[in-house]
Amino acid sequence: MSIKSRAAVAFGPNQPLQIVEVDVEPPKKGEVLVRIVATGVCHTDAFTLSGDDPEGIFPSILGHEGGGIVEAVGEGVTSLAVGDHVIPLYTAECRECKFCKSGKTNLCQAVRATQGKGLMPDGTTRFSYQGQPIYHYMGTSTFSEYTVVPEISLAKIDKDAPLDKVCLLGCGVTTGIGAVLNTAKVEEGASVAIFGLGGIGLAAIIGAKMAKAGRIIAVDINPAKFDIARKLGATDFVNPKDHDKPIQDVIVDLTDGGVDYSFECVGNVKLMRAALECCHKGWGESTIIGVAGAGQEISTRPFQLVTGRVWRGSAFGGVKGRTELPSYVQKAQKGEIPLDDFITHTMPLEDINKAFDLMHEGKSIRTVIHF
Ligand code: NAD
Ligand code: DAO
Ligand code: ZN
Ligand code: ZN
Repeated sequence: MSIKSRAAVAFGPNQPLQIVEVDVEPPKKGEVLVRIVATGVCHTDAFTLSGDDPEGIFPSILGHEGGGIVEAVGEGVTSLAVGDHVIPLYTAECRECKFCKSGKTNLCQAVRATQGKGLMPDGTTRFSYQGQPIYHYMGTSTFSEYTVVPEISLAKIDKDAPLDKVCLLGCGVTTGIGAVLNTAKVEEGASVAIFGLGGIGLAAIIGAKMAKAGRIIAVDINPAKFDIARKLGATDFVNPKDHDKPIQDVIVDLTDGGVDYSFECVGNVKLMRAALECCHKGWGESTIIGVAGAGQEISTRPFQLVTGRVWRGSAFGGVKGRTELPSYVQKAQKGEIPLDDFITHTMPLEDINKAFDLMHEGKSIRTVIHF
């Protein structure tokens, strides 16, 4: 029997989300019904809603930064039980596919094909509204009171952890920290430049602090972000709008030839180039985290790479969710990841469109939605 669930539905690109009561079917084999307690709103939700996401499907239930409690399990589910606290994962971890077994990537492909089509692994959706299908999003759809998620896309976490805070570990905070520690592997004393001080960039600053980086240069066109960046550990602040010359030249001058590591946390292809080109000749490494619009391409002179700079990318901070996310939750519990600093706003699901407005206006880091 299906159940009713309040949900914020994206009926079409560039339209406000509509709060409606959707029908949610029970979990099938290998699936889990989760009651979402809280969810963050990430720039990627806004990106998909804008229509720029080539994988964006409508009508759908967005949201991928949630925390919840297992309400029911489908046939064959063994790793989770009713009452377990979980964080849904947009990057599954099956532990069996070629990718999981490689030891080289967190990009499990077990449910990738159907997830990209807004469907559960059996090729159908669990959501409907007035008899019409509503599609899943990133395998998580956390903007719904109840969602159905594959077992392999759920990290079981400590029941003592506050879901309305650790939900942020479902995307932004883990992505930023993981990109620094797992992808770039920043070393003690290294110089780091972080482009974009939203949830991702600020988390990258925390990662850089954890790695005991030396200089941490925070770059943003919104100077209102510099205070929080300083609090989290940034040592230098650069607003590209204050300079006439290219921002990569400003950073190269500041750092005697360039930084050891840079991170693009915006999704702007011109900034990705600047982030690469502000890296030190011979060894500087730049990690792309931001997601650019459909069809956009990056460019640089190949000589930048010939002369030793490295360009790489990171998804969910290279973190294997089921195995590694519980330890991020424990770090947050111990105060090593200051989640409170990210939560600038909280509001009920009914106000979720305000969370998007605040993000677009540059007034929020993260809004946490409660149900
Ligand atoms: P956000 O909108 O909260 O923050 C973006 C920040 O970039 C803002 O502070 C803004 O002022 C700044 N900015 C914009 N243009 C700039 C420019 N030209 N120069 C310097 N700063 C500029 O976004 P967020 O939630 O932190 O997400 C950042 C990016 O990361 C997005 O593209 C998102 O889709 C992507 N993302 C990637 C992953 C991944 O796994 N790779 C995960 C989550 C989010
Ligand atoms: O396995 O092909 C794949 C894609 C995995 C998804 C990686 C998504 C990372 C960037 C999207 C932003 C997440 C909020
Ligand atoms: Zn996200
Ligand atoms: Zn796998």
